[in-house]
Parts: sequence; structure tokens; C-alpha cells
Amino acid sequence: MYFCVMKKILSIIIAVLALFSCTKAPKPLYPLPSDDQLEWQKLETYAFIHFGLNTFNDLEWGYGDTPASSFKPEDLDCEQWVKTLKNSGMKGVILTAKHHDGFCLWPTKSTDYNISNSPYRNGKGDLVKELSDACRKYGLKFGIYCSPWDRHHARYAYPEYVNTYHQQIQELTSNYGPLFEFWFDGANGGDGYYGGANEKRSIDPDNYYDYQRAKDIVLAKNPTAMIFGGPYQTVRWVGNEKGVAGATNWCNVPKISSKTPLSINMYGYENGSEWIPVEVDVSIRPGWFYHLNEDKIVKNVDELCDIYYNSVGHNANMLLNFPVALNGKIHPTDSTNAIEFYRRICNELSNNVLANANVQADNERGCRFKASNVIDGNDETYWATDDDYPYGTISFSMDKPVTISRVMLQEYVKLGQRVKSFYLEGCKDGNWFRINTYDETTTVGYKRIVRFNPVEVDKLVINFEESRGPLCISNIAAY
Ligand code: FUL
Repeated sequence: MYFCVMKKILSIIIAVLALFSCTKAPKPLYPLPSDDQLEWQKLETYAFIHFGLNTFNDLEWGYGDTPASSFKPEDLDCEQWVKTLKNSGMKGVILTAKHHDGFCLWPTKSTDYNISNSPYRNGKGDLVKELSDACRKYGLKFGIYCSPWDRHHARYAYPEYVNTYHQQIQELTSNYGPLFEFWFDGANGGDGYYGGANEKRSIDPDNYYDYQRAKDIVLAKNPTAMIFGGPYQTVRWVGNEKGVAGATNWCNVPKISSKTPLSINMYGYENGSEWIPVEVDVSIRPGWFYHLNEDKIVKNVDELCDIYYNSVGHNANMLLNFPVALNGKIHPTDSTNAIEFYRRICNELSNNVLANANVQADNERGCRFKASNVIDGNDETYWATDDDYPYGTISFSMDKPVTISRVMLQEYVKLGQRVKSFYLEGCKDGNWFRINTYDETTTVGYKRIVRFNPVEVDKLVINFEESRGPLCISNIAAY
């Protein structure tokens, strides 16, 4: 017994000594993600729902004067939305609880311009509750969009409205959580109804809304929620609504304000001091809200797959909008295309031919940083190079030839984003060739997927040409 205990203690001491005597991990290269940002990046795809008075008045930006009574979905079914979204690979959903027209989809105490003054469920309806309940039931995350710009409110652009807006955030963040994201939209000021004034009002978007307080209200009850928009954003807008993130895309950015050039949103900035990852918001139809005349121009499966590769494949999250139709359901064309999109992506990225490959690298840091970590399916292990080796070549040998057309790479971004450029080579029967990709091969970050015409290889080599420091690569796959 005594002998056994001593043996155990000795083995623990040896393991601890081995750990300390072993090579240290590379030093972090700032900026770094927070744990919550990392969890958010892992969601990759989630949905937007635009639904409200605009839907019933065939508008995109309601002026703020359409009557609350015009909100009358007859067959509304949040479970139909959530089931459709789940089958489309969406991990969560963000609802427009209030758009620029100021109409609130929950029975708020802050304004009469809300769902309780509509015929919906005889004035007893609460759409924010219905959707958050359905999300909980089917295991989707829930988030909220609440427009700062309010074209209905009489005191918009004056101090009183800011209190109203904060009260709305307070209600939304207290009663429907947990929330994974809160959207402060960037569209601000301009003409509107404003309680009957019918005039143009402008504000300073960086200062008018007291975003410091707004953010504190969100985080008080939802400490892990991401914030979109405003000066305290923890995720950034991509700078377009086309569904494309920069091919070169750093999570690093300088401090962002409403004056930041759109190119920074799109590409990030290698030497930026803050970690603010990108969200690509795009609608499955031309408009954000439902319009009957767009039923025949819903994005098809090819277009949706392209958006996926240009967002998730470019180190960004994909936020795909579904404009719920007049009857209160996701239109069958939208749901068919979205479900088929997910099926195709799963198909294209399911068979990782590197899973059993023999892995070699020209440089390994030693100890636990070995090259084969990139195929162990574990995000926490990674291949790292020596401190004076900010590049490196990794090769995969297969025991029989395989046909591939996609390569997926991930950095261990807990230590910062590093890779600046790489290229791919294949080998078949001893003949080496460069693989020409459709997608640029520059930054990697949390995730990078490159596409190319199918090639047959028995060896695949990835040459990392330039990096901000030693490489830290956690996963590589080929399909
Ligand atoms: C924009 C808005 O103006 C659009 O209507 C839409 O809500 C989009 C997601 O954000 O800024």
C-alpha cells in the first residue's frame, strides 16, 4: 500500500517536472480574443429574422407612422421558424424586436407603439417571448436587435428618448434571456414621423445614445453577450450587406467608431490593438423585410454556399436573414434553399482525407507542440514552431491517392492571429504541382477555407510563408 502511494506521488512529480522542463508555449501576440468572443466565433452560422410593421406595409424603412393595427399575422408560428433554421444549420437567431419605425414586438411599457395595440392575439401577444421560448425548446441561441434610431418617437434626438431607449434595452435584456448577442444598428437619424413633427433630425451616433450605459444594461443580465454596433462593440460589421468578408481578414482592428473607414471593417488591420471579429449580415432575399415581389428572387443554393465560403471561410461569422412572410411563416422557397444549402455544405466538408495521414513538419517547437496535433480533432492542441521560425512547411502523406477540392485551416487564436500568407502544393506519384485556389491564401485566423478544382494527390503540403510570429496551427483538414 505504502509502496503504491509513493509510486503514484513519484509519477506525479515526474509529470510536473516534465511539464516545466519542456519547451514553453509561444508568447501571445496581442490583441487576443476574450473567451466569450471565442465561443461566439465557434457558432459560425446563425440567423436574423426581420419581421414587424414593415412586413405588412411592404416597406424596408417604415417612416414611423403606419398604424400598430396593421400588424396582423394570421398564422404565425415561431416553432416553424426555429425548426427551419435548425435544419439550415443555424446555431441561433437574432430578432428585430424594434426596427427604425419604432414599433415594438413586445408589450413594452416604454411606448404605446407596440404589439399590444395590434390585433395580434387580441392585444395579448409578445413575439419576443414566443421566439425566445421556441429557441429554448429547440436548443437555439437567442439574440435581439433593437434599433437606436426611432422614427416614431416624438422626442427622438432629445435627451428624453435616450431614457426610453435604455428602458427598452432594460426590458429586453431582463425578460427574454439569456441573450448571445445584442444589436445596436448603425443606421441613424434622418427624416421621420417623430410624433407628428414630420421632419429631419440628426444626432451624433458615437455620443447621443450613451452607449456606455446601454452596454452596461445589456451585460448586467447577459454577461457573455456580444455587442454589435456602437463604440463598445465586441463584434464588428463587415462593411457591406453582400455576404462577403475580406479575403485577407484580421480580427485585429484599431478602436472603431462611426468614422472608421469601411475597409477596416472588411479586412481588419494587422497592427490593430483590439480583437473585434467580423459578422457578415446578409439577407436571403434582396430586402431585409418580406416583399411578395421578391418571391422569385430568393438566393439559390449556389449563392448561399458562396456566402458561406466568403464568410465562415474568411474568418467571419455568417448572419443569414430570413424575412418572415405576411402569414407569419418562413416562405417555402427560403426554407427549401436554406436547408439544401446546409445539406450541401455538410456534404462538401464531411470527409476529411487527412484524418489518418502521416504528418511531418520542417520545424517543431518540441514537447506538446507536434505537427500531428493539427489532425487530432482537438481545438486545444496545436502545432507550433520555434520563436525564430515565423514560417514553416507541413506535409501530409496518404496511403492511397485521394481527390480533394477544399482545405480548411485554423489557428490557435487564443495566442493571437498570426499567419499572413501560405500556399498549397500537391503530389501524385512523385510529381509535385502547385494547387491554384479560387480563394486567396493570405490570413487564416479562427477559420479559413480555400476552394479549388478537384485534384488527385497522395501528398499535400502547406507552406506558411509569412507570419507575425511562430506558427500556432490547431487544425488542418482537406475534403
Ligand atoms: C441596417 C438596417 O438599416 C436594415 O434595415 C437592416 O436592419 C440591416 C440588418 O441593418 O443598418
